[in-house]
Amino acid sequence: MTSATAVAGTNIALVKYWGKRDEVLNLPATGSLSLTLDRLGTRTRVAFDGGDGGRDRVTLDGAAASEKVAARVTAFLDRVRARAGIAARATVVTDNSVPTASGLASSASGFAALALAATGAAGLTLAPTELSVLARLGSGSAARSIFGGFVEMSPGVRPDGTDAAAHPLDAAAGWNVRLVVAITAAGEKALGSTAAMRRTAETSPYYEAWVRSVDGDLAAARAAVAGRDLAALGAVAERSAMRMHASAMAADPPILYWNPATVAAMARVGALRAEGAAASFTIDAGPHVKVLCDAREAEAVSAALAGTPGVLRTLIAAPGPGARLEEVG
Ligand code: 2P0
Repeated sequence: MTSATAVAGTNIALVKYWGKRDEVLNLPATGSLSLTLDRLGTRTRVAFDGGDGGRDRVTLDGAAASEKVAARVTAFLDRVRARAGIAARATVVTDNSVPTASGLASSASGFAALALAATGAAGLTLAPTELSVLARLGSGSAARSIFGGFVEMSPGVRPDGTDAAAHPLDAAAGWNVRLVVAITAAGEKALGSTAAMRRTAETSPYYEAWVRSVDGDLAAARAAVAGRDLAALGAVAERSAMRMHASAMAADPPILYWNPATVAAMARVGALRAEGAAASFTIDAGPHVKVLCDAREAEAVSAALAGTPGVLRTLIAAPGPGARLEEVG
């Protein structure tokens, strides 16, 4: 029996990914730019041990995974099995330090860890770019979690998706930023990203404008990262998030991920900035607010958000490393 365990950190996009050019190959319509985090992530062990009665056995956070999650994992493992020329079903044990399906991007660290553990267990050694392409087939945002720190995802141009991969922005290595997460609700989000992106692309009159806006934001974000200009990067992050959410809100039926605490936290960040803090928010497909700031200001930003009505708790994350193997057995 061959097994492998891998760990990956989640990532938060500062220039958002929202929409696909190909749903089957999971190809994004645009590029995106993100920060991989140190303390929110996934640890996954894969063993090609025959699984359970001809099926993959998938355990998520200590319990049997739902049919939906198990089917998504099996579809992903089928790609790895085909590539490695093996047929054995697997046992997959995965633990998140991120609340699953809460808008805290557990699919990003989840499929990055699964890609590395499954290929390791299957005896495949993939270059990081190939691993990023593979992780993307599981979840678009997972392609970015293969790498640490600031990362850019390229949408690629090839129909087969072999050039739709992420790469690290090494110029930013060691930049001492933090991401403060304000958790504003418990439980799972109402509508998953994949379905929400599809509805936005099919019905929102603002979707095309959103897609057209991304390249400009990417160029501005890339320059801000290279120049370590936190105010400039924060300005891009806020407008990218607002444009993404505006396109989703204009879908039919509308998609609104925010709650009153989301809006209160956004206003609090604006007030902090007016007081001189280099703090800017971003919001994903959920109600939580993530605030990019300087490491020296993180405690004060966290305290301000924790005192905002409706915010349940906050946590501070730092830039983290890319996905890594812990053991191959
Ligand atoms: C992002 N999000 O760039 C954007 C912003 C959420 C909001 O990537 O369908 O779970 O699996 O490729 O990666 C969440 O979408 O979607 C996401 P799929 P994924 O982080």
